[in-house]
Amino acid sequence: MKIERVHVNQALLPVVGGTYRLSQTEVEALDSTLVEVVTDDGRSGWGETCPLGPVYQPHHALGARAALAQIAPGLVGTAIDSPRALARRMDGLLAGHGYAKAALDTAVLDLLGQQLGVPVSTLLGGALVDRVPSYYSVTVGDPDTGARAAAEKVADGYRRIQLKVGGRDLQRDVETVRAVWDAVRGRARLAVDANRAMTAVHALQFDRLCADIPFTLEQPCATLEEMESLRGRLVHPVFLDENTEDVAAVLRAIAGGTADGFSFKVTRLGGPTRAAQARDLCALRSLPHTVDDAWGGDVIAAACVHLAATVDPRLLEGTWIAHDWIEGHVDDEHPVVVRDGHIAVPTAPGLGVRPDPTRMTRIATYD
Ligand code: 0XW
Ligand code: MG
Repeated sequence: MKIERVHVNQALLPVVGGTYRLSQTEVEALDSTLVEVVTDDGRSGWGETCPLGPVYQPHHALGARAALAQIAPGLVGTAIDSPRALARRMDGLLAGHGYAKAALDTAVLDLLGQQLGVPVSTLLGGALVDRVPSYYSVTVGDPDTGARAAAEKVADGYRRIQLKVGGRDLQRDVETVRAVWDAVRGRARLAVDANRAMTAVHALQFDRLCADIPFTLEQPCATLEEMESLRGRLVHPVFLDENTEDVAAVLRAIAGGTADGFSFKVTRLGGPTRAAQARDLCALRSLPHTVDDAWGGDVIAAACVHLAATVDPRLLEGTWIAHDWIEGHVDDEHPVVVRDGHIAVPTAPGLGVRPDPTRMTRIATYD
């Protein structure tokens, strides 16, 4: 099976409800990049990468497409034997830019799955479950609105709520955490995510002011060094998200005891193949983690769910997909959706999602 051409497509994903608000950024529409890798035997494999705007992490949509323009011409005519061979070839064409390579890694897994007649979860080590838990993310807002949203979502079946905090008066965040916890206590677990907005001092104060509430504290500070400075000083378990820029950063954090768990983004780690390495490192130390992405449609969602299904269920915190925040699907027959707080693992060969190219705009073809 040889790569004959690579199409790069764009889909604009408006946020349902208008705005998705985090501590340091808010977004109204996300610019997603979908790649279709076409082979000489007539198959199509799909991948997607969708940064959460340009400042959530050092990724942006135009950067992803520039990286793909650099890589894709060098893949035309290449035989696709394995994701590892693809990774080697891509690294020979462009250093870094794992979040763009992630789309091609996903597309090649989709192709290999179709060729072998197995779902992508099998290629990633084998599914242990037929559905994975999801979680709901409550955006930065006032205590009543946050509590109402959290209670509604727990009634819908979610068993984990992530509350966004940060970028404002600490006391307001403390009030919101209390209100949300009162609304879900005993029915759901709570994660509190500051998305890098706190100083180490704020994180220490916030931790003490909420010492009686059992949540995990996600990425309070910006840098790994600041996070390391908190080690042993917090009541709450700490999760790293944005700092896990690649698998090497995950290894460093585990070895240094910097985190009690992780909120992984599959594209940030370089795609499902590399994210599976992070999964295995966590398993060696029984560290819990999510398998998410920052945003995206059915293709990213399917990639996350296939990988999440291979994680020891004891360690899987959940899989966040943008389902609640976007309208419409690229595949009406096999949409990836949250039902009763869970997402079914696709069983068809490959990703199990067949995107309709008319749902997106073609930006470039490399052949
Ligand atoms: C909740 N998420 C998975 C969705 C948004 O992209 C932010 C992200 C996070 O945990 O930071
Ligand atoms: Mg996070």
